[in-house]
Amino acid sequence: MLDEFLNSIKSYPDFQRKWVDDLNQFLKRLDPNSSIIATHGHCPDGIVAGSMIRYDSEFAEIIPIDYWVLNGRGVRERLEDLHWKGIVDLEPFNKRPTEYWVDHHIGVLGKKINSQKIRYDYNGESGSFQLLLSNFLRPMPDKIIELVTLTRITDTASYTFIPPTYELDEDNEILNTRYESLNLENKTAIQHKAYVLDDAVRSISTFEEMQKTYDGLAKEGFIFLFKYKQKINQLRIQRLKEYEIAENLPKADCLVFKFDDGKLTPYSFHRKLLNSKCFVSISVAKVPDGYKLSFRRKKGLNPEMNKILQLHNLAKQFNGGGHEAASGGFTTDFDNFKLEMERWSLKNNLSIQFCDVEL
Ligand SMILES: [Mn+2]
Repeated sequence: MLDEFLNSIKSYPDFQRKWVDDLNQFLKRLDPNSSIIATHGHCPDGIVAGSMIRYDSEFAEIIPIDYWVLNGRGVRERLEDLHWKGIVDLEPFNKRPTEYWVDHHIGVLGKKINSQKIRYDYNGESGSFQLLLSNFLRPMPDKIIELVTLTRITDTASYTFIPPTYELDEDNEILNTRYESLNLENKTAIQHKAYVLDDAVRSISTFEEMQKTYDGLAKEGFIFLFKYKQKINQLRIQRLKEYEIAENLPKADCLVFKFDDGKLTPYSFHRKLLNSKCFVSISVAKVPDGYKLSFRRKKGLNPEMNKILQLHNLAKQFNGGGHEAASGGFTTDFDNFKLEMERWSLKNNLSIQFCDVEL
């Protein structure tokens, strides 16, 4: 099914090829008459949506889809033809009508939607929050509502402090506080939990682990994430080293940092830079066939500044899209990207710096 794509990514890192290979096997074995539901792949929002879908139905076939896969050679042509029951936190890539479609990405605005039921709010927080509000699934228990509440922080990056570097343990009092309402009070504690979700999701590598995470979260809620404790702690040790590097970078309105994909965790690096070095932080991850770009804007800027910094429009120039404050793209030509970025910053009267980062 995805054989053409698999052939085209021979030079990709092992874990990515394994991911596509497993997905391919899964699709080949899939009963076309089962309830097939797509959710966003490696992101907390998509994974929590997956656990909601699992809670709703033991038999649903949940397919995590990442955009680098969907946009891969020949993939869309294969996936759009499936009989999707639902699509969540993803663009409406289906050809046949779905039962429901749920999303919150502004980049989708204006795209053709072919679905019986729709829940779309481009100002809305997280896809799983939209899924909860939609009532398309059966009522969710508190343990899942808590996870949804966390995605309202992870997905909008509305943290007030940068990703932590402390070691995780099950006895941590803050992490044992339960949030059984959609109320975001006690902001500090809930953010600590949101960071565990964020870090756990970054620790999932295989397709099988992803499926087990849907099951585990549906059954146990937040505490299931402690299964990833060791990996989360490794990630946090690495984060501490990355913060030291970030400290030594120059200040500018816009900072662009380039690195070999997999050698750095862009998400916390962005946060560290936006915290003390720049208004816009752009990561350029070198992959075998080009560069993955992600654009992040600082929180709490004045409205005029936000108007200038419409990052989804910037991302659109580089085969991408997303949100105003956070979006992603791709380019095969770094020099052209650099030139375009210099042009953009000059036009908007912003200073820009490019850095190579190596750990
Ligand atoms: Mn989302």
